[in-house]
Amino acid sequence: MVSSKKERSVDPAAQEILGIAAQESQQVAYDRYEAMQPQCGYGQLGICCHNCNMGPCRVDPFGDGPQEGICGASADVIVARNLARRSAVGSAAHSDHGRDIVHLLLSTARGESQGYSIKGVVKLRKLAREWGIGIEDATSAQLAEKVAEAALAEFGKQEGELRFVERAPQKVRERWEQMGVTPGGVDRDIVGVLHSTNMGGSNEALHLLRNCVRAGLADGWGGSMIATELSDILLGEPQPLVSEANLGVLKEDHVNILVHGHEPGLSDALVTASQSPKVLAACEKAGAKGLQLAGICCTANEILMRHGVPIAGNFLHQEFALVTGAVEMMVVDIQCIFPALKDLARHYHTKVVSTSPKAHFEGFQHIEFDESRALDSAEEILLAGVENFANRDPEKVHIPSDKSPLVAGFTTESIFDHLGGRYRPSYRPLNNGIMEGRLRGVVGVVGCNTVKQCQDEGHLEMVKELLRHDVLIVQTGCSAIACGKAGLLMPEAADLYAGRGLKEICDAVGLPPCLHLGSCVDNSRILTACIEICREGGLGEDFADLPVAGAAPEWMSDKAIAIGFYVVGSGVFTVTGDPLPVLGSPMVKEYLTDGMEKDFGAKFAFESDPVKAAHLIIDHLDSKREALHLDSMMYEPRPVETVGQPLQLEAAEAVAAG
Ligand code: SF4
Ligand code: MSK
Repeated sequence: MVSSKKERSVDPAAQEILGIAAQESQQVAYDRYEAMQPQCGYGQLGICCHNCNMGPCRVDPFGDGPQEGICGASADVIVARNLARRSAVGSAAHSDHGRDIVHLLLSTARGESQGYSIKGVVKLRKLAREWGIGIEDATSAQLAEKVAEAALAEFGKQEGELRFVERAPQKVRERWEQMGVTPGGVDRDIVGVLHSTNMGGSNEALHLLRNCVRAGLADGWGGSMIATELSDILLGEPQPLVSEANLGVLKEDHVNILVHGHEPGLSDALVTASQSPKVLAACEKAGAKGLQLAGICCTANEILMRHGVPIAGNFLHQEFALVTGAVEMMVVDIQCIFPALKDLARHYHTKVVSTSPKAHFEGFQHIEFDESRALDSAEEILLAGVENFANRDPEKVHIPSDKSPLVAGFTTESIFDHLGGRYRPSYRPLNNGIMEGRLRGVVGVVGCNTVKQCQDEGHLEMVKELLRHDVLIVQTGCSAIACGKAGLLMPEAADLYAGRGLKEICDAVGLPPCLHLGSCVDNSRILTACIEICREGGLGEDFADLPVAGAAPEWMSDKAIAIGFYVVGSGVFTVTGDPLPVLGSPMVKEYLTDGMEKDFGAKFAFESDPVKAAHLIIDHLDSKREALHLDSMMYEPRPVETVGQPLQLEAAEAVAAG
C-alpha cells in the first residue's frame, strides 16, 4: 500500500512536493522503499554473512534451520562481525573526509591551492600549542604546514596513540586502555578492525564488539575531530549567524544551484565563485535576477555556519528539491547522495554534477574539482549551471513557500563566549545551570532521515519533549536541518517549547534552546563540549558521570553506527530510533543495551517512539543527577498543553498545578 504524504513527512514543503511528484509520476525514495517490501528479514536481523565465497550463509532465527554458517560462525559472531564492518566503513568515510581537509590545509599553507587562506589563526595557534609545535615567529602558513603534516601523520601512525586521546578525561582513557580500544593511527585502526572481520579472523562476538568501538573511536577522536579542527583553521571558526532553511529558499527568478554532500572544500569555493562578476554577468545574460546557492545535507551545514548560505533541506530533500523544477544544477561530492537523482534530473532539466575523484555516478556529469585551481574550477561548474537556466520549463516549476529563519554556527569555543560573555568566557553558567536544577542536562540529537520513518517526526517529537523538560539540545547533520526547518533553532523557540528553567537560561544569554553545531563530522564538537563541561568542574570527571546523552532518532548511514560507537564508547548513553541491525543475536543486543555500561560507562537503547525515547533520556539524566547529588529540578516540566504557544508563566503554573 502506498503511504500518504503525511505518513511520509511532517514537513509541509515535503508534503507539497510529494503531491507534485505523484501527479507527475515521478518516483522518490519512499516509492522505491514500498516497492522493496518485504525487505530481507535475515539482513534486518544482521544474521546474513557473505564474508567468504562458501556463503552467503544465514542463521535461522526460529531455530529450525542452520544455527551457524558453513565455517561454524554463530549468529552472535555473524551479527557482531557485520556491525564491526559497518562501524569501520562509517569511520573510514568520516576519516577520509578529514584527510582531504588536511591535504587542503597543507596545499594552502604551501601556496599550492587557489582561493583558500588560513582563516582560523587563533585555533591554529591553539592547536599548535596543544601539539607541542612551536616555531618562534612562525607565519600562519609555516605553522599551518607543520600542523597539517602532524595531522596527516595521525592517519598512518603505526605506534602509540592518537594525539587527541590526550584530550579525553583520565577515567575515559583508563577504560579504553582496559578494553584494548585506545585509538592509535586512524588508518591502522580501521584496517585492523576490517581485518578482524575477514573469514577466519576474529570469531568471538565480544572481541568484535570491542572492535566496533575501536573503529568508532578512531573516527570520533581521530578522523572527525581532525576534520572539524582543521576545517575551522582553514575555512574559519564558525560564529552564530542568521539564515533560513527549507525549499522556500529557492527563487523562481534566480538560477538555483544546490550543493550536496559533505566536504567543505568544494562548497566553500563555490560560495566564493558565486559572487564572481563573471558568474553574475552570466546570470544577467541568461535572464535571471541572480544566483541562489543553497545546500542539502552536511555540506549545507558547512557553508551555512561559515557563510550563512541557506539550506534547501536535509537528506530526503535531495529528491524533493529536484521536483521543484527550479534547480539548474546539483553539485555533489561524497556521501549520502542518491544515484536515483539521475532519473529526476532527466524529467526536470537539472544537471547533476559529480566532482569528487572518490565518487562517480552513472548518469551524472562528472566535472572533477581541482583544488589547485579551486576558484576557476568552481566558476566553471557554476557557469555550466547558469547556462542550464535556459532549459528550465516554467510549467514544471513549483517552489513551496515554506522556509524558516534559523541561527546556526555554534562551536565549543563560541558557546564559551555566549555563556560567559566576551570578557568572562566560561562554561560555568552551563554547569551552574545544571547543578542548580534550571537545566536537566544536555543532549545531542543528531543524525539522518530514513524512509523507514516519517521524515523529521522523530527528531522534532523527541526534541520538543526534551525541551519541555529543560534539556538543552545540541545538534548536527540532518537533525539540525530538521529542527531548523521547524523553527527550533531560533531564540524564540525557547518561548514556544522550553521548560521555564531552560527558557530563563536562553533568555539570559540570548541562545536558542537547540544549538546547531555543524555537520556529521562536527559531532566531535559534542565530545569537546563534554570535555569542557568536565573541566569546568562540579559535574564529575568522566563523561559517564555527566547528565548528558546522545540520540539518533532517524539514523540511516554507517557513519551513524561509527558515531554511536564513539559516543557510547566515550561514556555517553545513546538512543537510536531503529535498532542497530543486531536483533538476530540476543547476546549482541544484550551487550549493547546493557553489558557495555560495565565496560565503557554507557550503553545504547533502541526506541522508535520518539517521546518514549525522550523519556529514556530524561530518566537517564535524572539518574546521573541523583548520582551527583545535584539539586532537584527548579521547575516542573512545561505542561504539554502549552507546547507551541508563547509561555505565559502564570497560566503554565496554573495548568501544572491542575
Ligand atoms: Fe558463511 Fe563463514 Fe563464509 Fe560467512 S565466513 S559466508 S558464515 S562460511
Ligand atoms: S548528511 S550521514 S543523512 S546526517 Fe551528513 Fe544527513 Fe546522515 Fe548523511
